[in-house]
Parts: sequence; structure tokens; C-alpha cells
Amino acid sequence: MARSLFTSKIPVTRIGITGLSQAGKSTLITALINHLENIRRGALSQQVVLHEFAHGHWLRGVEPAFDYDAGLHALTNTPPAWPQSTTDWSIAQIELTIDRPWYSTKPRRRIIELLDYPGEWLLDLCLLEWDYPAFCAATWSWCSQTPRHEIAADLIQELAAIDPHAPVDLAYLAQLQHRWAAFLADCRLPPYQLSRNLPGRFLLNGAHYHPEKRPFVPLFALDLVGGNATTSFPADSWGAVCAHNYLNYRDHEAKPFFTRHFQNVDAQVILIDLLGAMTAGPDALKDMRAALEGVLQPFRYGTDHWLGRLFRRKIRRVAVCATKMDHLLPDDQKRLQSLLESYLYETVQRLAAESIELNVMAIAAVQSARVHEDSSGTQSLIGRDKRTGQRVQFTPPSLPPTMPHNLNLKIGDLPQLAPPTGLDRAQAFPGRRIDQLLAFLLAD
Ligand SMILES: Nc1nc2c(ncn2[C@@H]2O[C@H](COP(=O)(O)OP(=O)(O)OP(=O)(O)O)[C@@H](O)[C@H]2O)c(=O)[nH]1
Ligand SMILES: [Mg+2]
Repeated sequence: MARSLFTSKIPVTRIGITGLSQAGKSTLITALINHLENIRRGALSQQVVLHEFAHGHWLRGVEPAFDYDAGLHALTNTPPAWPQSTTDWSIAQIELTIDRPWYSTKPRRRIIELLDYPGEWLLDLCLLEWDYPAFCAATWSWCSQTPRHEIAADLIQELAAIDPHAPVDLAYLAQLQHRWAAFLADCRLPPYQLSRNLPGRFLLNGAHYHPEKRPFVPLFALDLVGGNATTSFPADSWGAVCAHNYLNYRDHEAKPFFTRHFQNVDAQVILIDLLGAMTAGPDALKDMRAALEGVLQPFRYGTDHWLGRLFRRKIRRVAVCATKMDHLLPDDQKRLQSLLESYLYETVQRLAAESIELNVMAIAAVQSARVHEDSSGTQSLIGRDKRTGQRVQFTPPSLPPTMPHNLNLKIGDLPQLAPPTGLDRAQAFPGRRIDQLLAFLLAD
């Protein structure tokens, strides 16, 4: 699992941590570092596979650095706040000291590298296998159905009305691209909470990508989305310009990101806001599962496929985690775990057949509510509201015992909580299953 740092021979385990915007990546990474810094205290000390680690030390100086200082400051401040939203990738490094007898020749240190990157970029994986007509056909299959069809009826109609063989109108193309990006942003927010919002860099550009420089949008003319598409368009036509700029995006933005990062990743964590998708309803649940299947697909390719080689070269462990489980009462927290298991049952089965260890778990990076039981034994949760900071007492929606096979499930809204007061860097933050997640990721 571990590889050697070129210069120092300290083995490095690199863990990618991703999830769509607001899934909880930065909070989880802050909590993971905090737990590793307190490896002999709290829940981690109970994990047998972690017993050899004596001490954890966060390293400064790596570039681009994950801002652990800012995360700690926010969470331990008075009043506490969540880490700021992040829009680019970054790395956190933690050095672990290992207890070994003096005569052992094994390394006495290990570096854990946590790579934080937007899940929106991971979803671009599908693009790598699509030419421009395939991109148009896939987006059309989503946009011709509810709810996307209702979210942007005018835009979708306009994209269907454009003749790909007609001369391009660059000002109109720029306007359409802008509207497509705004549509993607609407799709991912409540009440829709959809996941397959492509291209990912239209939503989160990153430091070097400028969408307006090479604009494109999917076109929905029948000859493009009907399955018998031609890829030859007259010069300077809508089809030629969009296809050219799409291929440039695919090959010079999306692909280098994967080749650069994934050849060295040992384990991958994908965070999902399953509770958010459940509050949005069946469309969000279906879209999220399809998105997850898409990003896990490369693990099923053989080594004759470059994506298969890239993903299977080192990655042996994948954890899909439903975050923010602290919004639920204890019995429902258990149900969330079993709902997640049945939600991803087929995917887990398929990857098990490819000898990839896929673990699905419900977690909370920082538990922000406590259970209150009244004299009649009725339970509720008490926390503080994220926006006002005021104390809130609420009865969260209860979860069904099983996931309906057709994903026809919608639960009531949940409040957004502020972090608890009294967090301290020198103590492991209160969380749920962070120890189990680390034990899974670090077991050698
Ligand atoms: N109750 C609770 N809320 C959480 C937890 N983790 C994250 N949240 C909530 O989710 C929001 C987003 O968390 P982040 O860690 O910033 O998520 P992110 O994926 O890094 O978000 P971006 O950087 O915007 O992509 C926070 O502001 C909190 O409101 C948790 O463990 N418990
Ligand atoms: Mg973040």
C-alpha cells in the first residue's frame, strides 16, 4: 500500500478525499488530522491496526497546502464555525512515528498524505470516454427528463434548435455557455441536489482554467443525440467549434488531472451527502447513485484500458461515506448505515469481484448535536443553528428500515447545525466512525 518518498525513503500513503461541493471534505480532513495528532487518545487508541503508531505530527510546507490552521481556527473559535468553502485541490501531510523494537529494520516513520479535491472534477471521468456526440447524447438523456427538463426548459429548447452545421455565433455561444454553467449550479443546489453536472470545471474552475477562452455547450439537434451522429462539421460551424473546444477540455483539462493525481493514490474516500439527497427525493438519489457508478467504473476495467491501469495500479481501498450522520437520532444513525449499504449494494458486489475493497460507512466528522430524552423517553436532538448560532432542539425525520428498490424515498428537512463549542486541538474531536475509517484506510 505504501510507497517510498523519493528523497527520504519514508513510506508515503496517499489518500484521495473527494465529494461534491459541501459534502464535508474540508471538515473531515481537519478532523482526520486532529485524530492522527491525538492518535494515542480517544477512539483511535481502541483500533488495534493503529496500535503501532505512537505519535502523529502535521507537516507544514507542502504545496498547495491544505489549510489546517484555518480549519482549526474556525472549529475551535468562540463561537465555533465550519471551515471556509474551498474551490481547488490541496494536500495535507501527517507524519506518523511507529513503535518498533530497536533491532527492527522496518521504517520507523510513515507519511500520510490527504489529497482534497472537488468531486465535481472526479465526475469528469465520464467525459474521458466520450467524443463530442457522446457528450451531447448523455447530457440530452438527462436533460430530456424531469427534473432537469423543468429546471432549464428554455435553455434546453434553444440548444435543441441550433443546427450544428450552421455558422457559429460566438457571442450567442458565450451566452449559452454562461447559462449552461448557471443551470449546472441550480441543479446541484436544493431542492434538486443533482450530482451529474458536467463539465465539472464549469462549476469549479480551479486556478488555471478559464471556460470563456474555449467555449462549448452540448447541442441537442436530433442528428447529434440520435445515435447516428457524424463528427464532421463544416469549419466554423456550431458543431465544429463546440466539438473542438470540448475535446480540448477533455484532453487538456480533465485528463491531465487524472493522470497526474491517480497514479500515486493508494486509497480513495468519496463523501456523499446521502441525507441531503434523501431530503431532495428520488431524482436526487437516482442521479447520485448513477454518478457514483460512473466514477467507480474505471476500477472494473482491465489493464488493457488506460483508465483501468491508472486506477488499479495502486488503489486497493475505496470508502464511500455518507457524511453528517450526527443530524439523526441514534437508532436512525444505524439505519442510515444499512440504507447506504443497500443503496450501493450492486456497486459493492461488482467491485468485490474485482478485488477492490469497497467499504461503505455513515460518518460524522464533528458531532454537532446531543441527544435529549424527556421524562416520557422521547428523544430529540439539541444543537446550535449554523446561521444564527441560536440553540435549536429538533426531532429529526425518522428513516425507513430499508431502502426502497426504486429509490422512491423522501424525508423531511433537517436543520443546518453549527459545530459544538469547546473543541480543542489537544483532544480528538467528537465524531462518529472516524476511527473506523482511518483503520480501514491505514491497515497495511
Ligand atoms: N453537523 C455536521 N455538519 C457538517 C459536518 N461536516 C460538514 N458539515 C456541514 O457541511 C458544510 C460543508 O462542509 P465542508 O467540510 O466545508 O465541505 P466541503 O466538501 O469541503 O465543501 P466545499 O469546500 O464547499 O466543496 C459545513 O459548513 C457544515 O455545515 C459534520 O460532521 N457534522
Ligand atoms: Mg472544502
